[in-house]
Amino acid sequence: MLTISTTPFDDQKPGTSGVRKKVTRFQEPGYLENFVQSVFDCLTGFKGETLVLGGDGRFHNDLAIQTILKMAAANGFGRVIVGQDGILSTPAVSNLIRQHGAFGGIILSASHNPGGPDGDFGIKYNGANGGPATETVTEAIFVRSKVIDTYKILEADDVDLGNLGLTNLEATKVEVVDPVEAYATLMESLFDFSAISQLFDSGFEFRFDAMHAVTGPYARKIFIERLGAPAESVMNAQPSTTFGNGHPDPNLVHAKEIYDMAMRSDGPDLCAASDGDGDRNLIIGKQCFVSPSDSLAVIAANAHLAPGYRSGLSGVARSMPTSCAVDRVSEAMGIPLFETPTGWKFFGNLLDAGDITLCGEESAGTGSNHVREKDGVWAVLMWLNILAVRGQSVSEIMRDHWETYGRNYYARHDFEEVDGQGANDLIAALRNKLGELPGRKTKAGQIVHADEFSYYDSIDESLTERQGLRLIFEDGSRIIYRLSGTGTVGATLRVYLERYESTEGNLEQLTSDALAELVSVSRELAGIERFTGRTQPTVIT
Ligand code: VG1
Ligand code: CO
Repeated sequence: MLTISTTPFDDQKPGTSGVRKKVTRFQEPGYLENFVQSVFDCLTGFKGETLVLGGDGRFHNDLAIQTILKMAAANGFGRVIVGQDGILSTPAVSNLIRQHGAFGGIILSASHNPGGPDGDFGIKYNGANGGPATETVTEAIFVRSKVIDTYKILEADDVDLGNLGLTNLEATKVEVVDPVEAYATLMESLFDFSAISQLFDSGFEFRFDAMHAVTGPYARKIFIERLGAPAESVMNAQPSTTFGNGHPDPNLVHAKEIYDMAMRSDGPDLCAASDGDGDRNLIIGKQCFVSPSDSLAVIAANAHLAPGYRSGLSGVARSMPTSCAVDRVSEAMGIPLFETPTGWKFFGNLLDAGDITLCGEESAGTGSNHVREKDGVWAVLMWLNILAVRGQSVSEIMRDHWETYGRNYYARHDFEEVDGQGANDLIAALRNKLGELPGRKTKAGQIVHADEFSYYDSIDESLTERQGLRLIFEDGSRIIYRLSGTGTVGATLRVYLERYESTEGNLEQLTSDALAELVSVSRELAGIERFTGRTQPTVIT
C-alpha cells in the first residue's frame, strides 16, 4: 500500500453532494484521489464494511473506477460491490446500498451534463440509507478537502470488471454484479407488470429514449424482456462514453428527437426519456407534454393504482421551486406536504422518517421511498401502471387532473454560462430589494410576499440558508430566482415562473401565453439584461 503526498485543490464548492468538473480537471494527478480520500477521512467505522461503486459509463468512468477500487481497499473496506464494466445507474446504486446493508456508495456521473474527453465528469458519496450525503457530511468532506495532504492507494493490477463474480484485491473482496438484475426485481415488486404487459399487447405504442446513457440496459431488460414491449420501443439503448456526442438531458431541447415524435398526431401513446445517470425522467403523451411538476401531482393522485403504493401515501414533498400542483393533491388527500431546498439530499431524512412516500423536483426528478435517489425508469413504470389501470390516454388523464385540482402553469428559464460576478451581483441586488417589494403593483399583479428561502430540517437540526429568492403574487403566482449548483462553466441563473388557474378558469391557454406577463416582470425586477447582458434564456423547460 502506498501513502502518496498531495496538495489540496481550491475549486471544491461547499454544500454540494459531490464534485462536478471538466474531465480534464479529473485527469490532473491527485484530483479524484483528493476527493475520495476526503470522503474516507470523514467517515468512521467502515473497516471491513461494504462499499457500492458504479457510474454512468461516461468518458473516464473506467479509469476512475480502478483508482477508487484500489483506494477503497487501501483504506480498509472489506468488500466493494461494483457494477459489471463499472456501470450502475444512480437509483441502482441506491438500491444496492440498501439491499446489501452497505456502509455507503460512490457514484461516478455528471448526470445530465455532456460527456466525452471535453465533457464533464463527477463523483459523489451516498450514505447507508442509499441517499446523497447529508449537509453535515458534505460540509465535513468540503472542509477536509481543503487540508488533505496524503491519500492511500494499493499498488495492484486493475480488476477485471467484465465478468460477474468475486475477486480479491488483497484483503478486500470485489464483487462484480449485474447492474440491472436487482433493480429490475425491485421494480417488479412495486408495479403491476401483468397489467403493463397487457397494455403493450393491446397495441399501446411506447418509446423510451435512453439517450445513449446508462438506462439503455435497464430499459431493454425491463420494458422489452420482462414486459414484452416491441424491440423498437427503446431508442439509443447502447451506452457510450460520449452519449453519442449528445447532451443526455431529457428536456424539450436536448431530447428533441423523442419530443418531435411525441408531437405527431400519429405518434406513440407514451414517450419517455432519462438522463445520463438514469435518475431523471421525461414524460410526454401523444401531443401532450407533462411538466415534471404536474407529473409529481398526477403520480401523487394515482399512486394507489400501483401495488407498491396500494396502502396510500404518508406524505409528499417537493423542492421549493417545483410548482404547487402537488400541494392541491396533498390537501385533497389530507396528507402532509413538505417544501425543501433544491437537491435530492433534502428528501432523505423525510423518507427515512416515513414522513413522506413520494417526492419530486421541477427538474425532471420524481421518486419514492423505494430508494433514496430520484428514479427515471421508476417514473416511467409508474406512468405505464397508471395508464394501464385507468385505460385513458395521457391527455385525458391530464385534463381530468386539471379539472379536479386546477392548473399550475409553469416554466423555468435558464440563463446558462453567464458571468459569475454578474450573476452574484444580480442576486445580491435583488436580495437588498426584497423588503420594498411586498405591496408593489406589477403588470402580473400585486406582489404580496418576498423572501429568501431557508430550510430547517427538524430531524437532523440543520439549517440551510439562501436557497432562492421568492416573490409571491396576490393570486398565488410565483417568481423564483436561484443560481445553479451543478454547472461547470460560469454561472447559471434559473428563473422559475408559476401561475395558478383554478378549475373555473380557461384551461386551454398555452403555457407561454399564460406566463407572458410574469416573464416580463421577472426580467425587469431583477435587471437580468443589465447584470448578465442577456435578453433571452438559453433553455426554457
Ligand atoms: C439541478 C436541478 C436540481 C437537481 C440537481 C441534480 O441543480 O435544478 O433540481 O436536484 O440538478 O440533478 P441546480 O443546482 O443546477 O439547479 V442530477 O440529475 O444532475 O443528479
Ligand atoms: Co441525473
